[in-house]
Parts: sequence; structure tokens; C-alpha cells
Amino acid sequence: NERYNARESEPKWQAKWDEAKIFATQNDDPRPKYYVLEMFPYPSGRIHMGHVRNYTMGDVVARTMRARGYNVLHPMGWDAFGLPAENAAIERKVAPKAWTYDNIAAMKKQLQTMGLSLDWAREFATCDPRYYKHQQKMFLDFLKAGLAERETRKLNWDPVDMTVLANEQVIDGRGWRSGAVVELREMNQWVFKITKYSQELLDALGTLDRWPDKVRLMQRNWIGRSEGLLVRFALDPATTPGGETELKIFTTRPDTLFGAKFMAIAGDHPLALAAAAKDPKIAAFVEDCKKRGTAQAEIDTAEKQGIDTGIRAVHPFDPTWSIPVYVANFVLMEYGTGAIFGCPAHDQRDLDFVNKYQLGNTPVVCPEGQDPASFVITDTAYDGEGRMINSRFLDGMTIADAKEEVAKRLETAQLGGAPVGERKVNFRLRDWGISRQRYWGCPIPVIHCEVCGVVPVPDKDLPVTLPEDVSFEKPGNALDHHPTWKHVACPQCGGKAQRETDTMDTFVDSSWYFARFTDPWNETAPTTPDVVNRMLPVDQYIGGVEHAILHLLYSRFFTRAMKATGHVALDEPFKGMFTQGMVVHETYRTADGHFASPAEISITVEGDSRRATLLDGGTPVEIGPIEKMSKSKRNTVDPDEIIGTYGADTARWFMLSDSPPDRDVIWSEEGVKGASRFVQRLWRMVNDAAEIAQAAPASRPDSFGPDALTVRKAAHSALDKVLNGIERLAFNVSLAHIREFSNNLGDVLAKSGTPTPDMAWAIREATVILVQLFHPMMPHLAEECWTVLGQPGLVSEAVWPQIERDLLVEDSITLPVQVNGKKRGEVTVPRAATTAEIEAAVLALDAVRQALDGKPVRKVIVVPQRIVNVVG
Ligand code: ANZ
Ligand code: ZN
Repeated sequence: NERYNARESEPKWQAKWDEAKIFATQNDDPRPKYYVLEMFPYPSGRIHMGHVRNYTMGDVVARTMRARGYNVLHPMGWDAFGLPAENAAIERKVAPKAWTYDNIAAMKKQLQTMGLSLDWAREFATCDPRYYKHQQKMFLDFLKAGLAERETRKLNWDPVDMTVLANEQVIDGRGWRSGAVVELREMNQWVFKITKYSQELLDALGTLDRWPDKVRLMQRNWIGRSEGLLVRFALDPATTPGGETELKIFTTRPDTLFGAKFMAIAGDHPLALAAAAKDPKIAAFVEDCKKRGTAQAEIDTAEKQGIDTGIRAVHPFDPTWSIPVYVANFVLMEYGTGAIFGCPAHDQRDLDFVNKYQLGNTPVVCPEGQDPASFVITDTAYDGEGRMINSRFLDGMTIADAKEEVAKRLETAQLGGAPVGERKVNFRLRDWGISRQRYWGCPIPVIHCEVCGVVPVPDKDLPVTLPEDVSFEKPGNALDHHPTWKHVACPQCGGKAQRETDTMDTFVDSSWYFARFTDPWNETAPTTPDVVNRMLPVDQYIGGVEHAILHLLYSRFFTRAMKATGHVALDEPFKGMFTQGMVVHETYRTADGHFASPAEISITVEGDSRRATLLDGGTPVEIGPIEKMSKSKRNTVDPDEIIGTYGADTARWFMLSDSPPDRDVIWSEEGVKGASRFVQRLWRMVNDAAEIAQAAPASRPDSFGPDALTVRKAAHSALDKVLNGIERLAFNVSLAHIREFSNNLGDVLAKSGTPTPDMAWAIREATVILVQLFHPMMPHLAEECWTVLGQPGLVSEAVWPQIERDLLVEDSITLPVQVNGKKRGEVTVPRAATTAEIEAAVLALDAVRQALDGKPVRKVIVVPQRIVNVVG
């Protein structure tokens, strides 16, 4: 037989699937639905190996579930808004829309060569007004429902690019593109009220049992619930700038109150501003605090700094105890009350702070087993468990009891006619700021009127579309610079008004696309209730762990907000979530220190050692560490080239074969070649088997001889194990079982000669099963094999083979054997063996005879199915 030619075969089958429209999903299909979704791509221009891995996994699930009789929904689209399109416009003078759609066309073509079982009829791009029109409608619904609001917020402002930056875009206090020092600016922006759902989003994590634990943990930490106490400290009015009398703080450690050494307030706390107004040194420090991003990582790593305001607070349990109040750069106005008391012995930030300003520390929690007298804190704060010390009435208590005691006492204590303490649950989660001062995004559909204020764009005027005649000459928001677009008449009073020129964060676009896929044809509403509620939730969502927090959390919020506004009837959009690992590759460095790309080098393997040389000239190249594929390290491989050389099936197989799917996979030329050889081997085997299969009886023989039975058992056991692996998304395990089974079958074929009819029948059955098992991973090869085997129709449409459970029962059993209580060996007996037969087999064992060393056997105890004990 000839070699399998992927280059001819793959396009042929893709065209056949297309013609037969076998992956088009009908919403009214009566079978149970199964929704498989991979995170849709940003149209950057080309697909990369990460996409290949992601979509291959999704495709395996989709094809398997389709074969198993589900109405599978497996759509694809484009996350098409975002900054790179504007950058291209600035740098290359191409319109963002043209750039985006060109990229989509190029990437779609690439995806189509992968042989994915996608329903392309549902494809859309989020930059299409037919999509974002509905997003605008939902924005207005959210506005009405109080789920969208305007809020004044401090944001990272890049004065050169004239735009707000996300925290991740501020690097060492500077804008990532412009390099300009970022300012904190108070700005009016639109937020979605995700904090209304803080508790619910947290609680519901408990129901997501098909999500990775680490993703749930990341979400939990991001939501950041903490139980604590609000405490009002009295201030000495003689020391305050405007005669203020109290300072309210939030603490999660009220137990440590007797270890307090200072109070600290945020640079923009009203008290700090009042103090700054009176003292230029404080004013200078407050100014300084503004000159940094809002990113938590930055705050955590920055040196702790502060300035004494001269203000003095009074300890809530001791009127004679005066505590200095500092302005400190590590206290945020946005969290709690923007003020804290500092207990340096038990909080590292506070300890760093007091060590710098020589305020001292007093430990108040002593670890169990430590002598309190010798327990000293110097550079490392103690945040573990223990008993209270140096804390008057709290001494000897556990932390939990001390917290409770302090809470109780402060709840009843009075200050100015109100309780001093109040229990409070705080969340770290902030409302979701969605305003972006950018052109290439979904316009926020409101109009600002001097008379009427914020006026929603009337439904009949939706969508508010982006103008296409924009210029990117000036920095900043091209929408804002447009000569006419924003000038409109107020829909309410008809007076002069202006459109909102902010557009939505692109995370909004990706927060509901999965719902839109269920009925992308609905022109009048974002969703069609009976369809969306039947097709959602997504049963299996697959994507990168980099989206584990924001995208998933926003989608969970958005689904709840859509429920509140009548667009869906469920809370959780993703029933199963899977985060795939990265695709990594060796790096190569030439003698002059440059990176060489895998395409430029050749590898020779000699025994255990591998050498790399430049293809051009043959000079040796150093093989460097394995790293995430990236342009800068030049260690990327191009899916197009791989598919062109080896075929999509080989690429898909190798992608799944080597590593557990949640781990990184090392892409290597040798690995791909191995996969390619396996493809040829399967092809030869199936052709060999096909000759035997032709001679097999059409109907199932009444009985099978032992050899035929062995073949059948191997096939059904593979069926069981491969499916089990796919169901657990342990694709590498499934692939290993397919390999093992094919090796097995290969041996049988090599030895079969002219098989008996029952054997021929068993071989045909096994080969058909084999092809069906590898079809989800290598669909083109499988179709070709299916034809060779003379099977009707397409394997992509074939029903998953039925497992015959009775073939799975192991017919022998292995029992451990002990002699006088010590394990000496094992015995393998037929499952149906009697006690007498087992005894005989055990006593015949060499190991048992040796252990007995000539002594007579006093007793043999057989614990059925478990163990055999020989007493000598
Ligand atoms: C005293 C104390 C003693 C604290 C101690 C901790 C340890 P979580 O768990 O994240 O909620 N804090 C409160 N508001 C803050 C703000 N706006 N900026 C910076 N820090 C703030 O953290 C709560 C703890 O973080 C609070 O408990 C407070 O310090 C600090 F041994 O109060 B603690
Ligand atoms: Zn008006």
C-alpha cells in the first residue's frame, strides 16, 4: 500500500464535511445538548500553537460527544475589538476595521486547515454592529436596573498617550507604551456593579465542581472576602487640623489592638488632605503618593513610607494611651475606610514601617510552646496562631476568642453617642470600570445634555455605530477628535448635546459571546429565551489560565446581570472549565548571542546527546532552556508550516500525546516526526486489516475461539479506557491507550495468516473500533481508513461503538501470598477458582516452599478475592 498523503486527504475531507453540513447544529434538535467552547481568539493576524492546542482539545470533546449522540454546539467567532487594531492604524496607517477583518480572513483560513468540527454558520466578530447593537441594548438595561452607574474614580492616566491605563499597563510607574510617568487622576467613568454580587459570586464557586480548584481559589482571592471590625478611634481635637474628633478604621485583627503602635491614613484620606492644607511637608508627601499606579503589586513592593501628621488618636481601651497618626503610602483610600491601626509585631508591612520610623513593637500573640518572656520580634512579623500576651483582659485567649471579646466590648462601648465598634464584611472586589478612551470598542450608548444630564440613546437609534472616517494623527481618543460624530441633539429636549465618546472595555464583548452563539441570528434581541436557556450553560469551556480571573468572573457577573434584565434564566455560564497548559519549545543561541529559530536549525541525536547546527553553514548552535513560545526568543513554530509539512492530524496528535493537557507541552521536531510515523503505521495496519475484514462473515459468529476472544477483549477494553480518558480530559492517557491497542492489533495482524471466520470478524470489529477511537484526534486519517474498511458514510457521523461490558471482566485474579504474616509472593488463579484450587496453587509456589524451609504447613487461610495466608 501507498503512504498516507495528508496533503491530499485533509482538504478533501474538509470539503466533504462542509458540503454535508454535518457540524451545523440545529437548535430544535431533540437530542440532549452538549455545548463545547474554546475561548475565542483575538484576530491578531495568525494563529499560534497555543490556539492549535486549545482548539484540538475542544474538537476531541466535540467529536466524541457528537458520536455519543449529543446535539453538540461547537461555535467559533472573533474577539475583535481592542488596542492592537488602533496601534496598527497609527503605525501602518490601515483602518482598524480593515486590519481586523483581514486578520479574521487569514486566521479563519488557517483554522479551516485544522479540520475542526465547528459550526461556522454561527460565526461573528464582536466589532460587528449586529453584535454590539445588542451589547448596547443590554448596557441600557443594566443602567435602568442600577447595574451600570457613573462613578468618580482615581485612574492611571498616561499624559502622553492621553489615555487611562489598566494596572497591568503601568510598569514602574510609567506608561507601557509612552514611558511617561503615570498620574492618578480623578475621572468620571462607567462601572458595572459587580460588587452587588460579591457574596453570591463567592458562594457559587462552591457549586462549580467541574472547575479546576486553582481557578476557583484565584477567584476567591480576587473577590477577597474578609470579616473584620470597623473601629472609631477618638482623636485629640487639639492636634487635628480642623478640630476633627474621630478616625474610623477597618481591621481584620481586632485581637491585636494592644499591639498598636501607630495609625495610618491614605494620602487622599480627608484627614490627610486637611493636614496637607496646613503643612507643606505633608502636602509634598501627599503629592508624592499620587505619583504611582494603583496596581497592588507595585504597592506591595514599594518601600513603606509615611509622615507624621502630628495628629494623635486615643486607644479605645485606654484613654491615657495616645497613638500617632501617619499618612502612609501603603494605605489605600479604596479599601475599607482608607485608615488603619498598625500592629507591627503581627503584620509585615507595619513592621517594616515601624522599623523605618523607630516606633517599636510589642508582640501580643505568642506561639504555643514559646516562652512569652523571650518572644521578641525584630524583622519578621508573626502572623500565626497562638495565645494572647501583653493584652490585659485578653491575655491567655486564642486569637479567635480575643477577636470575639474585642468585638463584643467595642460594640457596646460608646463614642459620641454611637457604638465604637461595628462588625463588617469587606470585599476586595471593586466595581468593574468599563470606560476606555479608545476608538476601537463598543460605543457606550448615552448622550450628555447640559440640561437633561445623561440621556440613554433611544432603542430605535441603536446601534450607535463607530464612524469609519477617523484620523489617528493626534494622540488620544479618535472618537473624541472626530469633527462631527459626537455632536447630536438631545433625545429628550432636542438641545445641543454630545455623545459619550468612551467605549467599552473589550472584556464586556467577551462576557456574553457564549450566549449569543446560541442564536446569533436574532436581530431584535441579544438572546432568544427558549433557545439560550436550553443551550446554556457551556458544558465544557477550555482556555488559557491567564483568563482564570477577570474574563471568567466578568462572564459570571454578566450572566447574572443578564438574568436580572431578562435575557437569560441562569446564573452560571460555564458548567465545566478547563485551563490548558502552554506550548513551550527549546531556545537556540548562536555564537554571537542571537536567538535562532527552530526553522533555521537542524538537530542531530546521538544516543542521549543532541546537537544543533545552523542549516545555513552548519555552525554549531547552543541549545538553550525550554521556554514559552515567543517572538522575542524566536522559539515559535508556525502552525501553517507544521500542517503543510506533516498534516493537521499529525499536529493534533502530537499536541495531545505528550503531556497532561493542563501542563506545558514541549513542542519538538522529533516529537512531530514520531507522531507522523504513527500516522503511517496506522494507515498500513488498517489497510492490512481491511483485506482480512473483507473475508470476514457479515453476521456475528455465534461463538469465538480464545484468540478471537482476546482480540475482542483488547478492543473493548481500549474503548472503555479511551472514553474514560476523554471524559476526564486526560487526553494523553487516552492516546497512550490507543497506541497500546494499535500495537496489540498490529501484532495480531502480523501473526494472523489466514484467519478463521471468527478471528476475521473480531479483527474487523477491532479495527473499526480503533478508527473510531482515534477519529476525534485525527479525523482526516480516520475518514480515509473508514472508507478503506468499507464502512458506510462518514466516521465523523458514525455512532460511538457500544461497549460490551462482559468482555471487560478480568477472568483471572492475582492475590498476594503471605507466609507467617510476611509477604512472599503472588498467585494468579482463575477468578472462578475454588478454595482448594487456590491452596494447591499457593503451595506449589517456589517462594512459599523456600519460606517454609521444610517446615510442615499447619494451615492455609484463603480470604476470597483478597489474600492468602500460609501458616507454617
Ligand atoms: C490591624 C492589623 C493587625 C491588621 C495585624 C492586620 C494584621 P484584608 O484581610 O485584606 O481585608 N487594611 C485595612 N484597610 C486598609 C487599606 N485601606 N489599605 C491598606 N491596608 C488596609 O486586610 C485587612 C487588614 O489590612 C486590616 O487589618 C488592616 O490592617 C489592613 F496584625 O488592622 B489590619
Ligand atoms: Zn436635554
